[in-house]
Amino acid sequence: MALISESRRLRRTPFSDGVEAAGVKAYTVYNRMLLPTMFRSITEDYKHLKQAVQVWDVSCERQVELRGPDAGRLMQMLTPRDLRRMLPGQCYYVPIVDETGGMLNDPVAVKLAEDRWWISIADSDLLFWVKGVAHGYRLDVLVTEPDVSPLAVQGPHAEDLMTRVFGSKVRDIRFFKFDWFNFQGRNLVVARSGYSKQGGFEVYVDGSDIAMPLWNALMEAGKDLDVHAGCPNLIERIEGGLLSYGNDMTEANTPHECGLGRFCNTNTAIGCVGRDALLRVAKEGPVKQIRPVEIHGAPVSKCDRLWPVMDGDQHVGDLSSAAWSPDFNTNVAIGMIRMTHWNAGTEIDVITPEGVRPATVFEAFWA
Ligand code: THG
Repeated sequence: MALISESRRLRRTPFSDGVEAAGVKAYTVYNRMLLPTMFRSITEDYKHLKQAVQVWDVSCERQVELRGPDAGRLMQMLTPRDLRRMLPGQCYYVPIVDETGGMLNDPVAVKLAEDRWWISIADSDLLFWVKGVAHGYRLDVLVTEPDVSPLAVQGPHAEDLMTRVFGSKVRDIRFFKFDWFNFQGRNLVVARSGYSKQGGFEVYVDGSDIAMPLWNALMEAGKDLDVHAGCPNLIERIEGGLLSYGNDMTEANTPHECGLGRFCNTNTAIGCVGRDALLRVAKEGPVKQIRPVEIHGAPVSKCDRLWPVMDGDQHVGDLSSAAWSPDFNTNVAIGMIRMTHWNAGTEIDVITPEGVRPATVFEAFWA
């Protein structure tokens, strides 16, 4: 592919100078912002992520801030996950659905206070939908995109590195919880979360001016831990079954089709705008669903479009993400597979750009 031209519409991040100094080799565009996808190679990045610690510029996970007396009510209107027992200090992975039950985003909701939330969004213009709902229902809430840029620290040595910069209290943060930590006089949200299965943290860097100071502090403190700039890794996230909005699912899919039924409590999520639609589809059950798929044979090429899944001349699904896994010595993939073929062990054929490949529906994601 040719290069992509830079302009005001394609936003740099407060860490871009550090990312470039670290030798970023490829970017994607996410929420109209740069997101690194490769530093050394996808495979080298993968191996390093699993054995050391990386610092990721995930600024593109923009925040939609809800502030005001109706913030909690608005948040519940957006998602079928029941938020009534959620406390400040907690993060929830929440499907966001429209009035048809279609997935608009799959963000992490961060409850800062009863009247203040961040929605840490995947790649879709959720701000417009949230502003529309708030305005349409005349809610007493401000909806903005603040100058907050997440920085993820991921990998087996993430806790050691974070302790050196933020103190040993980071060890007490439990999964999908957060606490407030001082960095150069600023109070920052630090959560135990992140888009990998290797463990780690996300710092919600509030104020672009402290972004490079924090980046540099982490790089300096982690020298002997072999810290390196990294990014969400294609192979690792497929192994772990972490879904990519816009790739693995879109507005055309319900949370149940995405395998996100465990994050829906549609019966009790009173106020969710997609509730009636979802109650209907949940009763019937989905007729297609996300599945892990193993593609046999040599490493596959990049998956930049849907790859049809066939049983003879019958189209029974599509793969949306695929990569060669060095650790499992096979191609790992994510697909949306019709009910007739979604049982583990089902043999299927995948039409890749390089030809038809035998594949098997897998029992569970690899990691
Ligand atoms: N962190 C933050 N914001 C984000 C992402 C993130 N915004 C964009 C994107 N990632 C949103 N999508 C996901 C997908 C999966 C997870 C988080 C965000 C995730 N899932 C875990 C899992 O499936 O194993 C745990 C979910 C749970 O048990 O609650 O972490 O990564 N800030």
